[in-house]
Amino acid sequence: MTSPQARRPIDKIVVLIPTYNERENISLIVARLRAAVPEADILVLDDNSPDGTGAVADHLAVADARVRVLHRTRKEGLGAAYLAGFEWALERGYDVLVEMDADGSHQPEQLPALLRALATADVALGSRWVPGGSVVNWPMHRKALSRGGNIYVRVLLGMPIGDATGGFRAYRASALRTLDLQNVASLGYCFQVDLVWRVIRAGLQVVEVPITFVERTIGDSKMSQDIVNESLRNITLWGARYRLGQVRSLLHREPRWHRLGG
Ligand SMILES: Nc1nc2c(ncn2[C@@H]2O[C@H](COP(=O)(O)OP(=O)(O)O)[C@@H](O)[C@H]2O)c(=O)[nH]1
Ligand SMILES: [Mg+2]
Repeated sequence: MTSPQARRPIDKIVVLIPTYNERENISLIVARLRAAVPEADILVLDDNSPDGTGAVADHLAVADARVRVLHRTRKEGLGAAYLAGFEWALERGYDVLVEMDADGSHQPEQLPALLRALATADVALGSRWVPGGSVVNWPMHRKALSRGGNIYVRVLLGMPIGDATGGFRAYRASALRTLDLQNVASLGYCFQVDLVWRVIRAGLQVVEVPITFVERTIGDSKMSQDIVNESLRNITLWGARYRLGQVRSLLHREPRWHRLGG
């Protein structure tokens, strides 16, 4: 990682909000966000939600020029929706791209802290599993899944990150432009780990900012066994490749006694 240094001032911010069946939540979250960070634009990434979330978002966009909607044809997963949002925002010259859930779990009131952290970082991760971070109202099995998943990520990938699976983040556009986004294949929530892993390998500066994650009170979680399976499969594969690379470089290193001349 590079040493912390002052980055370019932030001019244009866009908050990307993926939605699938979040009709009631979307108006609430947009209102909170507009109050908490009035200078930010908002892009709703809707996967043609059967409950009509897209139409509700369209109404919000008519009422507020800072709100835009990207209508996608079908449910393709969180990662695919974010990749489309990144492309949209990078084409339009935003300086900072924020990821945030629609269901109120990520509190817009904590976004200013993430944005402040970008003064000395390329990426700010909202983090539940660092001192000061927490989760409210999650059942034991979700806590165990998140904590276990993060331990698995740390052991396999060796990343010094407390919460690599979270989805409340701020990226500098300059950082995203250095990543090979075309080759991101993770479709589900594994996308989040995929991106941190790319960010770390690119040597970008990452800061974790403690957040309080509050479980949704309206609507249903879209977490599924398929999503867990994709994460397990991908992280295991990346970890195996990474560890194999480490072993190879150890084996190919010239033995020390040779270099010393015997
Ligand atoms: N566009 C889109 N959004 C999704 C998809 N899956 C989940 N989301 C959104 O991603 C956010 C997090 O999903 P959620 O079900 O709350 O996950 P959880 O908090 O881990 O239980 C919410 O805003 C969802 O509406 C998807 O396939 N496409
Ligand atoms: Mg949620």
